[in-house]
Amino acid sequence: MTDRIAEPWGARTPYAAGQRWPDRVDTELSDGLGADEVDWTQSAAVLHSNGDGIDIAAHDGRIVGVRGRSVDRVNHGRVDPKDLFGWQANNSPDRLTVPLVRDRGRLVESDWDTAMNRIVSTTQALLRDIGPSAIGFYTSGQLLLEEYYTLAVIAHAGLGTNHIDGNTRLCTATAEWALKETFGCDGQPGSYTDVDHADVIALYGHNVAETQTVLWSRMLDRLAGADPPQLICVDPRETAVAKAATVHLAPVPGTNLALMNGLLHEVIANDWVDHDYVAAHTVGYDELAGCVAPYPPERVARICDVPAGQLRRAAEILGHAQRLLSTVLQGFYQSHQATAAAVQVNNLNLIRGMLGRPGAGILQMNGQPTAQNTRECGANGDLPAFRNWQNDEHVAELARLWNVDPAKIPHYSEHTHAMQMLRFAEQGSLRMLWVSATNPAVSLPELRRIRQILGQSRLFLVVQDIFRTETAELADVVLPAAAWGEKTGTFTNADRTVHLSDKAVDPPGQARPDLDIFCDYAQRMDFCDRDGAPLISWKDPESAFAAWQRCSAGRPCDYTGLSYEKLRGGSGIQWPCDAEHPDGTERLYADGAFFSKPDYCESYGKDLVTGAAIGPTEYRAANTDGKAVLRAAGYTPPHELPGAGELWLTTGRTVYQFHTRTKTGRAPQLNDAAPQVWVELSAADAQRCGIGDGDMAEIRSARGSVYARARVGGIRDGVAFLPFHYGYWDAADGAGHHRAANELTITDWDPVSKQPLFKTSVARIRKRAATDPSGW
Ligand SMILES: Nc1nc2c(c(=O)[nH]1)N[C@H]1C(S)=C(S)[C@@H](COP(=O)(O)OP(=O)(O)OC[C@H]3O[C@@H](n4cnc5c(=O)[nH]c(N)nc54)[C@H](O)[C@@H]3O)O[C@H]1N2
Ligand SMILES: Nc1nc2c(c(=O)[nH]1)N[C@H]1C(S)=C(S)[C@@H](COP(=O)(O)OP(=O)(O)OC[C@H]3O[C@@H](n4cnc5c(=O)[nH]c(N)nc54)[C@H](O)[C@@H]3O)O[C@H]1N2
Ligand SMILES: [Mo]
Repeated sequence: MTDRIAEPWGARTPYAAGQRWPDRVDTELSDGLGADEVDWTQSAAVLHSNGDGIDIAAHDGRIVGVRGRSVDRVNHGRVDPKDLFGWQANNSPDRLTVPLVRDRGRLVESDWDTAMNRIVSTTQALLRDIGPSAIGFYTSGQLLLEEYYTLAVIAHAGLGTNHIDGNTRLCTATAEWALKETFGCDGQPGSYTDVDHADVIALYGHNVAETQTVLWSRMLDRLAGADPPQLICVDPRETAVAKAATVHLAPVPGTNLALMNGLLHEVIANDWVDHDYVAAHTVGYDELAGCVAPYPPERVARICDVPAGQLRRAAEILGHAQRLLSTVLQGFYQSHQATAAAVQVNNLNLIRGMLGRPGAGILQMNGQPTAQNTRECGANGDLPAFRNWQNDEHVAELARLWNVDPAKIPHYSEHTHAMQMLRFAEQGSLRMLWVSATNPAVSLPELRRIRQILGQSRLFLVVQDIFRTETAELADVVLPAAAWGEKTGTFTNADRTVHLSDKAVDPPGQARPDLDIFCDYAQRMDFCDRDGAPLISWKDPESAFAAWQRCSAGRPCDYTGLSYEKLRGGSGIQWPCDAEHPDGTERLYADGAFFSKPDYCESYGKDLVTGAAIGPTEYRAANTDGKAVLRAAGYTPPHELPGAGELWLTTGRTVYQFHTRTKTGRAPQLNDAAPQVWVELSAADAQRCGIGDGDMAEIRSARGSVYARARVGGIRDGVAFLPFHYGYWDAADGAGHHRAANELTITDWDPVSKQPLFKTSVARIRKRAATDPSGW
C-alpha cells in the first residue's frame, strides 16, 4: 500500500495519447474493517473542484472510510489524499450539535425554535424599518445545488434583496467572468478527457499537483506514457508542475496580463493563427492584434522579469500545438487585472482554433467542489440558470416560474458582491448578514478589518456551520448543519460533471441539513407567491432538484435530462443534459455555436480595464450573430508595489490542508503532514534578510504582522509565499500569535469579477527569536 501522505499522487498507470486512462481504485478503511463489513453509499469528493466519484463507507452509524469509484469518468477510482483522510472530521467530538444564541455577550446553547425565531424577528424588524437592502447572504462553494437554489429563491424573490453572494467571489468569480466576457455565458468549454488527447497542456497560475491531485495524476500518467504532452507552467514558484514542465515561466506577481499579451504578440507576429476559425467564430480580432502589438518579448521580459528567450520558446510551443488544453486558476484569478489576464487565455485558444474537439479545450477552473452550482443557481447574486439581469425577458421568465411580480426580483443593477456587502456592513446600511459554509474571519483579506466589521453589535450575524469557527465566535446566532455524508444532494465539478451525493449516516445531535434550515426559514417567514401559495414549494432534496430542473430548462446549464435515479450507480454526467443530449455533453461549442446571442446570453460583458458594464445596444451591434468575443486590454502596474527592502507577498495552498482547516486540521494524517504555517523565500532574499532555513520570521504589511518559520528555496527572487490555511493560534503557554496570511493581504479587487487580490500584496520580512516553548 502506498503511503499517500509521502506520495500524494500514488502509483503511475501510464497511457498514450488517445487511450483510455487506466483505472486505479484507492481505498481507505479504518479499524481494520474489510470492504464487505461496511455499508457503501455513493458520493463525490468535496475538498476541491475535481469532482472525483467516491463511495462512503459506514459502520455502526459512523463514517469509517472511502473508496474511489472506478466507473466515474472523472477519477477512474482514484482518491485525493485529503479525501482519503478528511472524512474523519465528520466524527470529530467538537462538531456543532445544538443551535447557539448570544446572551449577555456570550454564546449559549439553545434550541431550534429560539434560534430561528430570533432570525425571523430580526428579519421582520429590518424589513419594516429599513427594507430588504438591510439584509445580506454570504454563502459558499461547498453546499449542494438544492441548497443554493432554495437560498437564491429566498433572496431574489422572497426578500427581494440584491445582497447575495458566495465565497466563490474569492474563488472563481474570475472563472465565471472570463467565460462571460468571451462566450457571453458561464460554463466550462473543456472536459477532463482533453488531458487524454492534448499534445500541449498550459497551466496558468494553477498548481494542479497540490490542488487537484487526481487531475495531476492523469497528467503524470500521460507524461509517463507514449507521446507525452509538453507542459507550460506559469507560476512564480517552483511547484511540482513547474518541475515537470517543458517551459516554466516565473513572472513577477501582478504581471500576468503583460505576459499573456506577450504570448499573443508572438503567436500573431509569427502568424500561428487559425484565420478560418477566427473569421467563422469570433469577433474582435483586429482590436486584439492592435492591443498586443506593443508587447514584443523584450518589453514583456522587462515587465515580468522573465527571460525573453523563454517567452519565445513558450509561444512557439503554444503556436505549434495541435491539441492545446489550457487551464487557469488562482495565480491569475486572485491577481491584479485578473479577468483581463484570464480572458487572454481564452483568446489564445480561440485564435489558434483550439476549442471543442478532443484535446483542444479551455478549463477556467473552479476551486471548490460546488462552486459551479453557486453560480448557476444564482446564490452568487446572478439570476438563476445564467439569466441576464439586464434582459427584461429573462427577469419575466423567472417571475413566471416563481409566480411573483417581476418588480419583486431586484434587477435595477448588478447584485452586490461580497466585498461590497462587507463595506455596507462597515458603513451600517447592511444590518443582518447570514453566513453559510464559509469562514470569512480567516479567508477574507485584511482580517483586522473583517473582525471589526463582523464583531459590531449593530450587525446581526448568523453563522451556519458544522464547527464553531473563528467566524462563529463573532455570531449572534450559530446554526449547526449536517455535513457531507449526512445529507443528500447534487453538485457539479469544474468540467460540468454532475454527481449525486447520498446520505450515508445521520448528522450528530440536532444538526440539520442546510436545505432544511433554509426551508424552515422560508416557512417561518411565510414567503408566498402572487396567489398566496408558498414560494418554496419543495421540502426535500429531490423535489428541490425538480424545481431547479424547471428553472434550468432551455438554458445552457440544462438539467432536465437528469434525475437522482440516473445519477445512481454509474458515473457522473456532464450538463447540458436534456432530451437532445440524454447522456450529457462532453464539450461545449464543439459545433462552433456559442451561448452568446444577444437575446440568450447571460451577460453583455464589461470593459476589461475599468469594469464598466456594456449595454445591450452596444453588445448587439458588436456581436449580432452570437460569436465568441476576443476582448483585449493593456497592462497597468498594480497600485501597491514593493519599495526598497520589501517583497511581493503571495499566498495559496498546500496539498495536505483545505482552506481554514476545519476538516483537514481534524484528520491526524493531514494535520501532522502540515501542522504549522511557514513562509517560502528564495535563497537570495533569505540571505539578504539574514534568515536561515527553519528560522522564525516576522512578515509585516501595512495591515498586520504574522510569524512563520522560513523555508528557503523553491520560489523566485523578490517574492514570499505564505499558505493561507492557518487561523489564530494559541500556544500551550497561552501566548497568541497571528499566523493567518490574511492579516497581511490588501482590501482590493479585480474591477470586472470583484475577486480580491490574495496573490499580490507587499510585505517586509525579518528574523525573530522563537519564543514558543512548543518549538513552533
Ligand atoms: N490541497 C488543497 N487543494 C485545494 C484547495 C485547498 O485548500 N487545498 N482548495 C481548492 C480551492 S477552493 C481552490 S480555489 C483551488 C486553488 O488551486 P490553485 O489555484 O492551484 O492554488 P493556489 O495555491 O491558490 O495558487 C496557485 C498558484 O498560483 C501561484 N501564483 C501566485 N501568484 C501568482 C502570480 O502573480 N501569477 C501566477 N501566474 N501565479 C501566481 C502560486 O505560486 C500557486 O502555486 O484549490 C482547490 N484544491
Ligand atoms: N490569503 C488567501 N486567502 C484566500 C485564498 C488564498 O488563496 N489566499 N483563497 C480564497 C479561496 S479560493 C477560497 S475558496 C476561500 C475559502 O475560504 P472559506 O470558505 O472561508 O474556507 P473553508 O474553511 O472551506 O470554510 C467553509 C466552512 O464551511 C463549513 N462547512 C463545511 N461543510 C459544510 C456544510 O455542509 N454546511 C455548512 N453549513 N457548513 C459547512 C466548514 O466547517 C468551514 O467553516 O478562501 C479564500 N481566501
Ligand atoms: Mo477557492
